[in-house]
Amino acid sequence: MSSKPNTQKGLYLYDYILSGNCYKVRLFLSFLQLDHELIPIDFFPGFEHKQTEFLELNPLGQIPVLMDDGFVLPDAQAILVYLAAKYDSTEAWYPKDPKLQGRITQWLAFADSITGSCSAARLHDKLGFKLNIEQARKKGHQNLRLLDDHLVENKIVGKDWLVLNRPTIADIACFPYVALAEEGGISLNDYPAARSWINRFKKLPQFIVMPGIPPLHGMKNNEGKFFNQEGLCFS
Ligand SMILES: N[C@@H](CCC(=O)N[C@@H](CS)C(=O)NCC(=O)O)C(=O)O
Repeated sequence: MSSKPNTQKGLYLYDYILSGNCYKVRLFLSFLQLDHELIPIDFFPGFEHKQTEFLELNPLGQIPVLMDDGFVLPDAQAILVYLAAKYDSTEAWYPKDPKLQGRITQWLAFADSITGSCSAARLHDKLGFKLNIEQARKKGHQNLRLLDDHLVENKIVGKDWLVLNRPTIADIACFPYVALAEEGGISLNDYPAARSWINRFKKLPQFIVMPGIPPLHGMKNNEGKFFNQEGLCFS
């Protein structure tokens, strides 16, 4: 690997810029304002994640992998839980409440289903991966329907996010491949609640972008409130 850390100290993320699973970790590191170093992995066309040196870190041959003072942890969802438990003293992102943790974990598992559908379709369209594209898009639409319906139901009871009226790691886990769905030929036209949720994300302090997930297009008024093209205010 190009830049393996030569010290055990510090926080490192084995990363690929176009990966939504890596991006969800980069995003959370930014929200938590944690100093870290990115170690770029040549996912494509190099397939560095399938080479011996990387397989020693994650035998599944998948990115992202986090290294924290020598503690190695693969899997984006596991990493979100770990970072929240270790570094979020406010407990805002992963509250210490059994029911809430159960709910959040439900969405963390669902995020892997989004990876298996929306992300798979994107890998097919963007990088030419061979897979059943119709099946990936169909499953992607099923996942988006479920997520959009859930956001609509939550809105009725005053919640703007998947679990609470503030974002948790459940939202971070699901966000990237929903926001990138159209890169896999999965239109977001039928999912207005998901589109609003994406816009809400883009207004969070310390939000960062990735290729395919641009900043919110809108205008701020004198009070710093956002307006979109329909003139709706997102405060
Ligand atoms: N459950 C894992 C899935 C990670 C994953 O699928 N990563 C992709 C890149 S975004 C990968 O490494 N794919 C290679 C493979 O599955 O062989 C996570 O959430 O981190």
